[in-house]
Amino acid sequence: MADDHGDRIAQFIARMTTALGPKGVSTDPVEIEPHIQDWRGRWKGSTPLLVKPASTEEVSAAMTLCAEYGLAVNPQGGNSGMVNGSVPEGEVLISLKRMNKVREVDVLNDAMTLEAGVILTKAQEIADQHERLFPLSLGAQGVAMVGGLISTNAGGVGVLRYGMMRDLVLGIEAVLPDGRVWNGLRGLRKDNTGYDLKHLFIGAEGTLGVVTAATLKLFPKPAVKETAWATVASPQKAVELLQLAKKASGGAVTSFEIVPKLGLELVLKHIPDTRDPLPTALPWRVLIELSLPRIDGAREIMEGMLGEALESEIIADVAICESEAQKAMCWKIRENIAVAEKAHGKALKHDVSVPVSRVAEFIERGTALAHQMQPGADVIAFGHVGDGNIHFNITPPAGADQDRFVEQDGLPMSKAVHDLIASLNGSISAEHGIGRLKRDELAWRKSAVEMDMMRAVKRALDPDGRMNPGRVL
Ligand code: FAD
Ligand code: 2HG
Ligand code: ZN
Repeated sequence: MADDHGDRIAQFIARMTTALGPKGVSTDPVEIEPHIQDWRGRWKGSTPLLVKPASTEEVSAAMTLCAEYGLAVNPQGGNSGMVNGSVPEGEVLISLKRMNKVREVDVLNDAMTLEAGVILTKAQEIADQHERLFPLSLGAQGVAMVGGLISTNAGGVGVLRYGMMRDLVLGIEAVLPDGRVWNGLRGLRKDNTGYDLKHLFIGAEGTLGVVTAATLKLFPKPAVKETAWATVASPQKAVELLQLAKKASGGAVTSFEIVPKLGLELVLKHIPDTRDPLPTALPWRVLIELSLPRIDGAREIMEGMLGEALESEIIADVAICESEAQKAMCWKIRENIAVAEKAHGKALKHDVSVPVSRVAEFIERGTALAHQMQPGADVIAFGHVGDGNIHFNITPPAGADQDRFVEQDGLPMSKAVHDLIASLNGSISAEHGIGRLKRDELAWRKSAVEMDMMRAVKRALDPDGRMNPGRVL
């Protein structure tokens, strides 16, 4: 029996090699290694075969073969996902990394069509070369790929002004579990011809098919970005500052991120060449970015808003960035909190959202709850206040067994944090998705009706349940 299975897999690999050529497959453990563990080193998996198609036709051929052999499939982009969705557990691993072509840039339509393996920084560069902006921006942008960003409906630091990945996608091309290609690459802003199927694939985390290309929206490049780093006494003050900044800038706030003292300290400790832009004993900092269409008057808008904030004691102190280097330092600190936290150790991570009006209440009550349930634990609450999305991460008390904490001892605390989120009408996954990490919890937190609808969609597109089994549903 075992030999039969082994023979079948060997035959499958041989046929895949014939279909895609030697460059399109790998069983080399050294090459496979980085693909079968997650970014934070929490999960490790396995795969019988790494498949590396270079075109949609090759993805289709690979998926057709997987269907014929009844094999499960795990699509992978940059493998920077945070919810244990991109690490295979015995599935055939389809990496999109060789599908990295620019298919079209339609400047007059403010749109570009990229293959799924294009890395986010590359997508931003392509837009820039055409005097346009592709506004998605996040810490993993040097590795995360278009297909992964779409499949997780990624967020990041520009959502306040430009929306999530879902808001940036005009069209999608995807290969279905049976190998058929759906070409939905329409560059249209208006298209009411029935169900808008692209939205099923956005945020589906690879459970419905493989995204192979997408047509993405482009925006005008702002003439100037004004960046400031303010110190505030509490998250409530940060939310008040957000309201003031939105009003005073006429909606020009593109980023509004909160940084806690401990997050900053970890960055200064673990990330080379970083320094505190504005040393203070206060517990919170806010990074604000305004994007404006004209240089004239831009600084005055930022100064006027911050002057009012100082006067009304919303902020304690502020530094407006005077140079690109100063802006880069503020962003380096913000974008490295996750990296520094990783260097610090294991953490229970909660990627949660609440209405912006309740962010301060959540941080205050969540922190008290964590300290009460686990004395000595540290809370690192940071991120996208402007979207109501807080990364509420908890590290174990000094000396605790870190693995035991994240796998076992800390779980009642996680449940309590998510209960609090539910009571505030929030979400237990704001931008990272469900993966395997939150799959069981999703099933009991969502209503039966909502789960039924999701399962019906899954059955319709993937009747054999071979796409990313065990993730999301
Ligand atoms: P992967 O990790 O490879 O895959 C993610 C999921 O999508 C998996 O379920 C996978 O199976 C599926 N998938 C991948 N490609 C395809 C495809 N072509 N077709 C179908 N399914 C596919 N996320 C945010 O939203 N905001 C942030 O600010 C943010 N910051 C981060 C900072 C750091 C330092 C790190 C490490 C991660 C961060 N993330 C953030 C999480 C991560 O970068 C995003 O989830 C990103 O969208 C994942 O893209 P990827 O290409 O790495 O996808
Ligand atoms: C960020 O905003 C990322 O920096 C990572 O979404 C969040 O590590 C985290 O918890
Ligand atoms: Zn984030």
